[in-house]
Amino acid sequence: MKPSREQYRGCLLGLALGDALGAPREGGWLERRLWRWVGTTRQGLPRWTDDTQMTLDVAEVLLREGEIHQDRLAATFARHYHWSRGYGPGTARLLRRIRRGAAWQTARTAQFPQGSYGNGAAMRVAPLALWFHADPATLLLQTQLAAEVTHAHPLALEGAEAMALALQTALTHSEDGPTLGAAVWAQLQAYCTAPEFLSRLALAQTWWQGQANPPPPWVAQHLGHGTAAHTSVITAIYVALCHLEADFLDLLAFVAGLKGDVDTLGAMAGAIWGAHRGAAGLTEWPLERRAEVVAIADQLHDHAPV
Ligand code: R7I
Ligand code: MG
Ligand code: MG
Ligand code: MG
Repeated sequence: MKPSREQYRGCLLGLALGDALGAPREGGWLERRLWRWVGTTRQGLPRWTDDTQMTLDVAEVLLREGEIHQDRLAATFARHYHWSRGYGPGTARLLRRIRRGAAWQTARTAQFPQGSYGNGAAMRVAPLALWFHADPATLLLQTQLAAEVTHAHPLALEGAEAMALALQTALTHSEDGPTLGAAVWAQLQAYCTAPEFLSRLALAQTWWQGQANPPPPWVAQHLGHGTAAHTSVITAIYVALCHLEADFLDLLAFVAGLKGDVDTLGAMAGAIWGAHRGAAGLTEWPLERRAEVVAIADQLHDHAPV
């Protein structure tokens, strides 16, 4: 079934709000002080970070090309890069290199020889799931193409693929939370191959099935709360699945309690939450350029193939 317009809006708004509202809760005192300075717009609205910016970049390329065109994607990332949005250090350096004329194929391994295993590829897959929701095989291929422009490491690719599948399932299964959760776990168990993902998947699924509901610090310690794909993607999926029937505020509070990479955990969990629940529970929150995010969601909805 084609996901509703409300689900498209919910997915992108959940992502942007999880990012913008999570960012001020992140890091030590120095980061928090810096974010107090750059984290709100002149109108006093919460400002999003690289997570949302790169998501909108992926959407821009899909709307223009109909599929991932890697050179265009690299150029779009580089054009919209700004230091104040808190990009990961490897990605920041890579995008500055591309701006100076380097090819993404060589620049992406300058910082990390095998390519980055950061969660920067997973955090931006939502538009791909919205665009290719009807065709999981194409979704996975396009996810790889979009990821490898900046993240060549197999763990980063697997994290992006896992997020894409979780989002696709949340968009297309209209069942209740428990049924949707079971479908997501089954799909990830069948798809993931790296031990870094499989061990965390097994633990998260056990907690979820037994309704163990461990507190955020325990979840952070055992599933991870870092900026690596394998220490954040399963965590975010688990948190989203535990909060499908809860208020968005409860999800945000749980994510803040994880500490660590709060903006990205919030962005990934928020995207899944919104893909399932729609935008209705997200209207009260202030956000930078909210109307623009909604307009992009609507364009993805109106022009997605099938
Ligand atoms: O993946 P990336 O774009 O980062 C996204 C994160 C999100 O939390 C954003 O909100 C933003 O804050 O940053 O950026 P990268 O710098 O490529 O990867 C993120 C981190 O993963 C790096 O800073 C490293 O700590 C780690 N990392 C690696 N460490 C060692 N060896 C990634 N790849 C490697 C590696 O190969
Ligand atoms: Mg960020
Ligand atoms: Mg960060
Ligand atoms: Mg982050």
